[in-house]
Amino acid sequence: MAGEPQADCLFCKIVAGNIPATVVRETDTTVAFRDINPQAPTHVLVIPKVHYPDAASLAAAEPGIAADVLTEAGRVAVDEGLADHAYRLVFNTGARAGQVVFHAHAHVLGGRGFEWPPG
Ligand code: D5M
Repeated sequence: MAGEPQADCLFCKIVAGNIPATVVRETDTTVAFRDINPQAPTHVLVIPKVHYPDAASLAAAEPGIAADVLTEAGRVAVDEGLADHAYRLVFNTGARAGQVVFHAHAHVLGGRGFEWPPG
């Protein structure tokens, strides 16, 4: 069923507490934890607890939870001291765009400068 935990999903396992993660924030609908392979001094992932493969499918089915992910991303930026400076929110969508975990997630990256266009 849409949104239900998937047995083979890494981030569903983190939501369930079956794989350890360095959790920095948690709400009824979201979890934020440090990326295991950080690409910037701050690199936190914000995920919905429900399972959708990417941000667009989450937003289509559960717009309120998609908004929660964005709200939490902003709070992570404040908590990490990034909000007054610069940070980047990234939703890789699809393998060709670099998505490797097919459970919706926002990357919150900060603590260094960023180039545009991205690689
Ligand atoms: O990003 C998926 C991200 O997930 C990538 O930056 C590594 C991160 N990752 C993978 N496994 C873990 C665990 N166990 N803890 C924390 N972070 C993890 P994507 O946008 O799909 O490329």
